Amino acid sequence: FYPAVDPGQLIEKIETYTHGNTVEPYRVLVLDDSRAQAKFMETVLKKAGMTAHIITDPMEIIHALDTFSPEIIILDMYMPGCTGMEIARVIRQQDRFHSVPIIYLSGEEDVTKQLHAMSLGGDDFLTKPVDPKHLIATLHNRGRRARSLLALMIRDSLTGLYNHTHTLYLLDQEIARARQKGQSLCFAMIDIDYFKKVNDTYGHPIGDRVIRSLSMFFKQRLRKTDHIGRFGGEEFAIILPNTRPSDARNVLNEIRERFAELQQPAGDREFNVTFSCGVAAWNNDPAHTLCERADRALYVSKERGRNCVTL
Ligand code: GH3
Ligand code: MG
Ligand code: MG
Ligand code: MG
Repeated sequence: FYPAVDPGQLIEKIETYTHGNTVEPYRVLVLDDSRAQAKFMETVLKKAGMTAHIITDPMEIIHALDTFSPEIIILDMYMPGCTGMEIARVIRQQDRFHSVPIIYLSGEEDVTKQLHAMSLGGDDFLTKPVDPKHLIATLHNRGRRARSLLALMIRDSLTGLYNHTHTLYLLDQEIARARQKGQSLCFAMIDIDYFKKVNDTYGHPIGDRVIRSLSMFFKQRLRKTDHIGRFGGEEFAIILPNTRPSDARNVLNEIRERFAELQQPAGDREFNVTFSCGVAAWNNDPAHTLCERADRALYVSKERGRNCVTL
Protein backbone atom coordinates (compact mmCIF):
# COMPACT_ATOMS: atom_id res chain seq x y z
CA PHE A 1 0.00 0.00 0.00
CA TYR A 2 1.07 3.54 -0.75
CA PRO A 3 0.74 6.27 1.87
CA ALA A 4 -1.80 8.97 1.11
CA VAL A 5 -0.11 12.21 0.10
CA ASP A 6 -2.00 15.47 0.27
CA PRO A 7 -1.35 18.04 -2.46
CA GLY A 8 0.07 20.46 0.09
CA GLN A 9 2.78 18.11 1.27
CA LEU A 10 3.39 17.19 -2.32
CA ILE A 11 3.98 20.80 -3.27
CA GLU A 12 6.28 21.30 -0.30
CA LYS A 13 8.29 18.33 -1.53
CA ILE A 14 8.26 19.58 -5.10
CA GLU A 15 9.54 22.96 -3.96
CA THR A 16 12.36 21.34 -2.00
CA TYR A 17 13.29 18.95 -4.75
CA THR A 18 13.17 21.54 -7.49
CA HIS A 19 15.79 23.60 -5.66
CA GLY A 20 18.07 20.59 -5.68
CA ASN A 21 17.37 20.12 -9.40
CA THR A 22 15.89 16.69 -8.89
CA VAL A 23 12.26 15.97 -9.55
CA GLU A 24 10.06 14.05 -7.14
CA PRO A 25 8.79 10.98 -9.05
CA TYR A 26 5.44 11.51 -10.71
CA ARG A 27 2.64 9.48 -9.18
CA VAL A 28 0.88 7.70 -12.02
CA LEU A 29 -2.30 5.65 -11.67
CA VAL A 30 -2.98 3.10 -14.42
CA LEU A 31 -6.31 1.35 -14.95
CA ASP A 32 -6.25 -1.47 -17.50
CA ASP A 33 -8.23 -4.69 -17.30
CA SER A 34 -5.51 -6.61 -19.17
CA ARG A 35 -3.01 -7.97 -16.67
CA ALA A 36 -0.34 -8.25 -19.36
CA GLN A 37 -0.77 -4.60 -20.32
CA ALA A 38 -0.80 -3.59 -16.65
CA LYS A 39 2.44 -5.45 -16.02
CA PHE A 40 4.04 -3.83 -19.07
CA MET A 41 3.01 -0.37 -17.90
CA GLU A 42 4.36 -1.01 -14.44
CA THR A 43 7.74 -1.96 -15.87
CA VAL A 44 7.92 1.03 -18.21
CA LEU A 45 6.90 3.55 -15.55
CA LYS A 46 9.27 2.18 -12.92
CA LYS A 47 12.14 2.23 -15.39
CA ALA A 48 11.37 5.90 -16.03
CA GLY A 49 11.63 6.57 -12.29
CA MET A 50 7.93 7.17 -11.78
CA THR A 51 5.78 5.87 -8.94
CA ALA A 52 3.23 3.58 -10.53
CA HIS A 53 0.02 2.27 -9.03
CA ILE A 54 -1.68 -0.27 -11.28
CA ILE A 55 -5.27 -1.48 -10.99
CA THR A 56 -7.12 -3.89 -13.26
CA ASP A 57 -10.58 -3.59 -11.72
CA PRO A 58 -12.52 -0.37 -12.49
CA MET A 59 -14.34 -0.73 -9.16
CA GLU A 60 -11.08 0.07 -7.39
CA ILE A 61 -10.81 3.54 -8.88
CA ILE A 62 -12.37 5.50 -5.99
CA HIS A 63 -10.20 3.77 -3.42
CA ALA A 64 -7.10 4.29 -5.57
CA LEU A 65 -7.83 8.02 -5.92
CA ASP A 66 -8.17 8.35 -2.14
CA THR A 67 -5.17 6.32 -1.08
CA PHE A 68 -2.70 6.95 -3.91
CA SER A 69 -3.54 10.58 -4.77
CA PRO A 70 -2.35 10.31 -8.39
CA GLU A 71 -0.92 13.25 -10.31
CA ILE A 72 -1.58 11.64 -13.69
CA ILE A 73 -4.11 8.98 -14.64
CA ILE A 74 -3.89 6.53 -17.56
CA LEU A 75 -7.12 4.83 -18.58
CA ASP A 76 -7.88 1.92 -20.82
CA MET A 77 -10.98 2.53 -22.96
CA TYR A 78 -12.77 -0.80 -22.96
CA MET A 79 -13.15 -2.85 -19.80
CA PRO A 80 -15.77 -5.35 -18.68
CA GLY A 81 -18.77 -3.51 -17.27
CA CYS A 82 -17.63 0.02 -18.03
CA THR A 83 -15.62 2.32 -20.29
CA GLY A 84 -12.69 4.63 -19.65
CA MET A 85 -14.99 7.57 -20.43
CA GLU A 86 -17.29 6.64 -17.57
CA ILE A 87 -14.29 6.40 -15.24
CA ALA A 88 -13.06 9.80 -16.45
CA ARG A 89 -16.43 11.29 -15.52
CA VAL A 90 -16.25 9.81 -12.02
CA ILE A 91 -12.75 11.27 -11.59
CA ARG A 92 -13.76 14.72 -12.83
CA GLN A 93 -16.67 14.83 -10.38
CA GLN A 94 -14.17 15.20 -7.55
CA ASP A 95 -12.99 18.78 -7.19
CA ARG A 96 -9.44 17.88 -6.33
CA PHE A 97 -9.04 15.77 -9.47
CA HIS A 98 -10.59 18.39 -11.69
CA SER A 99 -7.34 19.21 -13.43
CA VAL A 100 -5.42 15.96 -13.04
CA PRO A 101 -4.32 14.89 -16.53
CA ILE A 102 -6.19 11.88 -17.88
CA ILE A 103 -4.53 9.98 -20.70
CA TYR A 104 -6.39 7.28 -22.62
CA LEU A 105 -4.32 4.33 -23.72
CA SER A 106 -6.29 2.07 -26.00
CA GLY A 107 -6.25 -0.10 -29.09
CA GLU A 108 -9.11 1.99 -30.48
CA GLU A 109 -7.98 3.38 -33.83
CA ASP A 110 -11.20 5.09 -34.91
CA VAL A 111 -10.38 8.80 -34.65
CA THR A 112 -14.04 9.78 -34.16
CA LYS A 113 -14.22 7.54 -31.12
CA GLN A 114 -10.89 8.83 -29.86
CA LEU A 115 -12.07 12.43 -30.11
CA HIS A 116 -15.34 11.55 -28.43
CA ALA A 117 -13.40 10.05 -25.50
CA MET A 118 -11.23 13.20 -25.31
CA SER A 119 -14.34 15.39 -25.23
CA LEU A 120 -15.47 13.56 -22.09
CA GLY A 121 -12.67 14.69 -19.82
CA GLY A 122 -9.52 13.18 -21.36
CA ASP A 123 -6.39 15.17 -22.18
CA ASP A 124 -4.50 12.82 -24.50
CA PHE A 125 -5.16 9.71 -26.50
CA LEU A 126 -2.35 7.23 -27.06
CA THR A 127 -2.85 4.03 -29.05
CA LYS A 128 -1.56 0.58 -28.23
CA PRO A 129 1.05 -0.65 -28.75
CA VAL A 130 2.54 2.55 -27.38
CA ASP A 131 6.18 3.46 -27.81
CA PRO A 132 7.50 3.68 -24.22
CA LYS A 133 9.53 6.80 -25.09
CA HIS A 134 6.42 8.52 -26.40
CA LEU A 135 4.48 7.50 -23.30
CA ILE A 136 7.13 8.75 -20.89
CA ALA A 137 7.57 12.05 -22.74
CA THR A 138 3.80 12.61 -22.57
CA LEU A 139 3.77 11.83 -18.84
CA HIS A 140 6.66 14.19 -18.15
CA ASN A 141 5.03 17.08 -19.98
CA ARG A 142 1.63 16.54 -18.46
CA GLY A 143 3.09 16.01 -14.99
CA ARG A 144 5.19 19.17 -15.06
CA ARG A 145 2.24 21.31 -16.12
CA ALA A 146 -0.06 19.68 -13.61
CA ARG A 147 2.35 20.46 -10.81
CA SER A 148 2.77 24.11 -11.66
CA LEU A 149 -0.99 24.49 -12.02
CA LEU A 150 -1.56 22.78 -8.68
CA ALA A 151 1.00 25.02 -6.99
CA LEU A 152 -0.90 28.07 -8.22
CA MET A 153 -4.27 26.62 -7.32
CA ILE A 154 -3.57 25.95 -3.66
CA ARG A 155 -1.68 29.09 -2.71
CA ASP A 156 -2.57 32.70 -2.09
CA SER A 157 -0.52 34.98 -4.35
CA LEU A 158 0.04 37.85 -1.87
CA THR A 159 1.54 35.72 0.91
CA GLY A 160 2.36 32.32 -0.57
CA LEU A 161 0.25 30.76 2.20
CA TYR A 162 -2.42 28.17 1.44
CA ASN A 163 -5.66 29.67 0.20
CA HIS A 164 -9.07 29.24 1.81
CA THR A 165 -10.10 26.16 -0.19
CA HIS A 166 -6.86 24.31 0.35
CA THR A 167 -6.76 25.15 4.05
CA LEU A 168 -10.19 23.56 4.47
CA TYR A 169 -9.03 20.55 2.48
CA LEU A 170 -6.01 20.17 4.77
CA LEU A 171 -8.25 20.52 7.81
CA ASP A 172 -10.35 17.57 6.63
CA GLN A 173 -7.17 15.56 6.05
CA GLU A 174 -5.74 16.40 9.45
CA ILE A 175 -9.01 15.60 11.21
CA ALA A 176 -9.02 12.18 9.55
CA ARG A 177 -5.43 11.64 10.59
CA ALA A 178 -6.02 12.78 14.18
CA ARG A 179 -8.98 10.40 14.40
CA GLN A 180 -6.98 7.51 13.00
CA LYS A 181 -3.98 8.08 15.24
CA GLY A 182 -5.94 9.14 18.29
CA GLN A 183 -4.04 12.43 18.39
CA SER A 184 -5.05 15.92 19.38
CA LEU A 185 -5.52 18.75 16.88
CA CYS A 186 -6.04 22.48 17.23
CA PHE A 187 -7.41 25.06 14.85
CA ALA A 188 -6.80 28.78 15.17
CA MET A 189 -8.43 31.75 13.45
CA ILE A 190 -6.65 35.09 13.36
CA ASP A 191 -7.89 38.55 12.37
CA ILE A 192 -5.77 41.71 12.30
CA ASP A 193 -7.08 44.45 14.61
CA TYR A 194 -8.38 47.74 13.22
CA PHE A 195 -6.98 46.93 9.82
CA LYS A 196 -9.29 49.36 8.04
CA LYS A 197 -7.50 52.11 9.92
CA VAL A 198 -4.10 50.86 8.68
CA ASN A 199 -5.32 51.07 5.09
CA ASP A 200 -7.00 54.43 5.63
CA THR A 201 -3.97 55.96 7.35
CA TYR A 202 -1.06 54.51 5.38
CA GLY A 203 -2.62 53.23 2.17
CA HIS A 204 -3.45 49.85 0.71
CA PRO A 205 0.13 48.86 -0.35
CA ILE A 206 1.36 49.33 3.23
CA GLY A 207 -1.65 47.30 4.39
CA ASP A 208 -0.59 44.54 2.03
CA ARG A 209 2.90 44.64 3.47
CA VAL A 210 1.51 44.24 6.99
CA ILE A 211 -0.37 41.13 5.81
CA ARG A 212 2.87 39.75 4.37
CA SER A 213 4.85 40.54 7.52
CA LEU A 214 2.38 38.58 9.62
CA SER A 215 2.57 35.67 7.14
CA MET A 216 6.35 35.66 7.54
CA PHE A 217 5.95 35.59 11.31
CA PHE A 218 3.73 32.53 11.13
CA LYS A 219 6.07 30.77 8.70
CA GLN A 220 9.08 31.41 10.92
CA ARG A 221 7.52 30.61 14.27
CA LEU A 222 5.36 27.58 13.53
CA ARG A 223 6.42 23.98 12.96
CA LYS A 224 6.84 22.38 9.54
CA THR A 225 3.87 20.15 10.31
CA ASP A 226 1.53 23.08 10.99
CA HIS A 227 -0.50 24.42 8.07
CA ILE A 228 -0.92 28.15 7.61
CA GLY A 229 -3.67 29.55 5.41
CA ARG A 230 -4.84 32.98 4.40
CA PHE A 231 -8.54 32.62 4.97
CA GLY A 232 -9.66 36.01 3.69
CA GLY A 233 -8.40 39.60 3.44
CA GLU A 234 -6.62 40.04 6.80
CA GLU A 235 -7.77 36.75 8.25
CA PHE A 236 -5.65 33.65 8.71
CA ALA A 237 -6.29 30.07 9.78
CA ILE A 238 -3.74 27.74 11.30
CA ILE A 239 -3.99 23.97 11.68
CA LEU A 240 -1.82 22.55 14.46
CA PRO A 241 -1.74 18.75 14.30
CA ASN A 242 -0.74 16.72 17.32
CA THR A 243 -0.83 19.79 19.55
CA ARG A 244 -2.41 20.21 22.98
CA PRO A 245 -4.79 23.17 23.36
CA SER A 246 -2.61 24.89 25.97
CA ASP A 247 0.47 24.53 23.73
CA ALA A 248 -1.44 25.98 20.77
CA ARG A 249 -2.57 28.93 22.89
CA ASN A 250 0.96 29.50 24.19
CA VAL A 251 2.65 29.52 20.79
CA LEU A 252 0.01 31.86 19.36
CA ASN A 253 0.36 34.16 22.35
CA GLU A 254 4.09 34.27 21.83
CA ILE A 255 3.65 35.13 18.13
CA ARG A 256 1.04 37.72 19.08
CA GLU A 257 3.37 39.46 21.54
CA ARG A 258 6.31 39.55 19.16
CA PHE A 259 4.20 40.73 16.25
CA ALA A 260 2.75 43.54 18.37
CA GLU A 261 6.32 44.72 19.04
CA LEU A 262 7.25 44.74 15.37
CA GLN A 263 7.75 48.24 14.03
CA GLN A 264 5.93 48.54 10.71
CA PRO A 265 7.68 51.14 8.54
CA ALA A 266 5.66 53.75 6.61
CA GLY A 267 7.88 56.34 4.98
CA ASP A 268 9.70 58.13 7.79
CA ARG A 269 7.14 56.93 10.35
CA GLU A 270 6.61 53.65 12.13
CA PHE A 271 3.53 52.05 13.58
CA ASN A 272 2.45 48.86 15.35
CA VAL A 273 -0.23 46.38 14.46
CA THR A 274 -1.87 43.70 16.61
CA PHE A 275 -4.06 40.71 15.91
CA SER A 276 -6.73 38.77 17.74
CA CYS A 277 -6.94 35.01 17.79
CA GLY A 278 -9.42 32.27 18.61
CA VAL A 279 -8.26 28.71 19.22
CA ALA A 280 -10.47 25.61 19.21
CA ALA A 281 -9.40 22.11 20.19
CA TRP A 282 -10.79 19.34 18.01
CA ASN A 283 -13.24 17.24 20.01
CA ASN A 284 -14.29 14.70 17.38
CA ASP A 285 -16.54 17.23 15.70
CA PRO A 286 -16.67 17.86 11.93
CA ALA A 287 -14.48 20.54 10.33
CA HIS A 288 -17.26 23.11 10.01
CA THR A 289 -18.13 23.11 13.71
CA LEU A 290 -14.44 23.25 14.62
CA CYS A 291 -14.20 26.38 12.42
CA GLU A 292 -17.30 27.84 14.04
CA ARG A 293 -15.85 27.34 17.50
CA ALA A 294 -12.55 28.97 16.54
CA ASP A 295 -14.47 31.85 14.96
CA ARG A 296 -16.53 32.32 18.13
CA ALA A 297 -13.35 32.33 20.24
CA LEU A 298 -11.92 34.96 17.87
CA TYR A 299 -15.05 37.04 18.35
CA VAL A 300 -14.59 36.78 22.12
CA SER A 301 -11.00 38.05 21.71
CA LYS A 302 -12.32 41.07 19.79
CA GLU A 303 -14.92 41.70 22.49
CA ARG A 304 -12.26 41.48 25.19
CA GLY A 305 -10.51 44.44 23.60
CA ARG A 306 -8.39 42.74 20.87
CA ASN A 307 -4.65 41.83 20.88
CA CYS A 308 -5.33 38.58 22.75
CA VAL A 309 -5.84 34.83 22.26
CA THR A 310 -8.98 33.02 23.44
CA LEU A 311 -9.10 29.26 23.85
P1 GH3 B 1 -11.41 44.54 13.63
O1 GH3 B 1 -10.42 44.82 14.69
O2 GH3 B 1 -12.80 44.50 14.16
O3 GH3 B 1 -11.09 43.33 12.85
O4 GH3 B 1 -11.37 45.80 12.65
P2 GH3 B 1 -10.95 45.84 11.13
O5 GH3 B 1 -10.76 47.25 10.74
O6 GH3 B 1 -9.80 44.93 10.88
O7 GH3 B 1 -12.29 45.29 10.51
P3 GH3 B 1 -12.53 44.25 9.38
O8 GH3 B 1 -11.90 42.96 9.74
O9 GH3 B 1 -13.99 44.23 9.14
O10 GH3 B 1 -11.85 44.93 8.12
C1 GH3 B 1 -10.90 44.33 7.36
C2 GH3 B 1 -10.38 45.32 6.32
O11 GH3 B 1 -9.27 44.73 5.68
C3 GH3 B 1 -11.37 45.62 5.25
C4 GH3 B 1 -10.55 45.72 3.98
O12 GH3 B 1 -10.50 47.01 3.49
C5 GH3 B 1 -9.15 45.31 4.39
N1 GH3 B 1 -8.57 44.31 3.52
C6 GH3 B 1 -9.09 43.12 3.16
N2 GH3 B 1 -8.23 42.46 2.33
C7 GH3 B 1 -7.16 43.25 2.16
C8 GH3 B 1 -5.95 43.13 1.40
O13 GH3 B 1 -5.68 42.14 0.73
N3 GH3 B 1 -5.06 44.15 1.47
C9 GH3 B 1 -5.32 45.27 2.21
N4 GH3 B 1 -4.40 46.24 2.23
N5 GH3 B 1 -6.45 45.42 2.91
C10 GH3 B 1 -7.37 44.45 2.89
MG1 MG C 1 -9.34 -3.27 -22.06
MG1 MG D 1 -11.64 40.74 9.15
MG1 MG E 1 -9.79 42.88 11.27
